[in-house]
Amino acid sequence: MNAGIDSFMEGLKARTPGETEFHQAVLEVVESVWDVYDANPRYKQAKILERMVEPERTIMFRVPWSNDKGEVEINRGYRVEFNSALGPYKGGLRFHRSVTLSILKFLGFEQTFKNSLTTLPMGGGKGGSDFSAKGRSDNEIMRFCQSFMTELFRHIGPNTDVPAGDIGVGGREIGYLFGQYKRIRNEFTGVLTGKGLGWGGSLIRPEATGYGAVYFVQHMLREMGQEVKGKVFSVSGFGNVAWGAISKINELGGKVVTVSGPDGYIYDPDGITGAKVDYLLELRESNNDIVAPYAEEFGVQFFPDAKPWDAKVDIALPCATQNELDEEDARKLMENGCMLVAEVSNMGCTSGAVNYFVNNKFIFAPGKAVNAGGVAVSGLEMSQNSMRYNWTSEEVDKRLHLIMQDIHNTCTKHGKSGDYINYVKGANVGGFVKVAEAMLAQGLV
Ligand code: 2IT
Repeated sequence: MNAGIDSFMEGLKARTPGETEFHQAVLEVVESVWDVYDANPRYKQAKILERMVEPERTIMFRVPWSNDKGEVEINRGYRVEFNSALGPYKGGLRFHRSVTLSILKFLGFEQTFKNSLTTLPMGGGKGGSDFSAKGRSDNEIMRFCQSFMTELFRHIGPNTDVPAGDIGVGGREIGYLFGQYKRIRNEFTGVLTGKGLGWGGSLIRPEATGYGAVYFVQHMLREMGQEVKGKVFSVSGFGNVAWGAISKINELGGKVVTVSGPDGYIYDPDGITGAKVDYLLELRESNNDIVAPYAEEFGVQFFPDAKPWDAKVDIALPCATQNELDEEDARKLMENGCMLVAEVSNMGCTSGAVNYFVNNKFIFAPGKAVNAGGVAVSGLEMSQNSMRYNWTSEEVDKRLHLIMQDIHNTCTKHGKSGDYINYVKGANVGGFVKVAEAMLAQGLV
């Protein structure tokens, strides 16, 4: 390791004790951009990196609500407004019991570079709560969302901060949140993205993260003289992102043999197609957060408490959550002949796994490039809301395609050395430079 990076990280850790996920996300970026930073006295003098790791504003608040039994429950709400150099803060809300400030800071930090890569005018932010929908009724979810927005509304706005969904926040939650915002402000604006199609949402937004990821994988494969057709994929998770990716892989003639949940993974050698893909949506809507019922429904194998990285595949797509694929999994995948891993979840791979891939010159791309299609179509939803007009799905899909191609070009431009493309370096440097230049131009703010 490099002494400059060491001392930078020591300083960060002293100021943010215990925020391990945040430290992990920062270290990955700092290692990638250090040469660029070192070689650029303008950045160093303005302490650009030191400023970037400090959120512009962090809001934490109480969310009191009452459950169906009439009991009072209290959750914690957050919004981390990380960086507004390129546009209004933009990024999802995560509702999950595992949510902490460290998790939202890592996500908001990543989001800043991801949004920069999309080429659209969006800053970075993230928020959420330790509330979990598991076992909750629809009415409880609505009351929670209303209470959450009753505080959040004063901090956001279509030109200030535009939240969206993430884990645990889908169309239903966005509806309740939007309704409460509109009621308090008496304004119908594009303050949230991921809205319903009839009331300001964009076509292709639900599919965008998964579709965009597969478009990105297409470009990666093209570099290797390969295509999606005929390839076998493992996918983790079974939510909206996995669903979108699986739909697009099927359309392009690939085959997906796994999905997973916190309870284990299912292996379906015939491929997850047709009604089985729709069944994933049903599973998600049941609020149980388990994937085992798929195995019973379609008579396939279920591996309890295991991860899908044991399966022999050509391509692996982590689509669930952070740190779901570690160094041991990375080694197993490579030993089993896997040719490519693309992170669709945010920071889906541990640092050990990422280093293992890059050190072995294995083709690996990080979440902030691969999954940027989701927030990109959120950006297109903002554009449509501003115009008070809706594009067709062909129009949105075409723009999504172009954006993913652009991100791939940026990764190649900054990450190619010899015949290896280091997508981690490419994405981090590409995302960083644009934010750094904007911060410099805007002075000491
Ligand atoms: O991680 C992500 O990029 C998202 N959850 C989507 C954020 C957004 O604003 O659409």
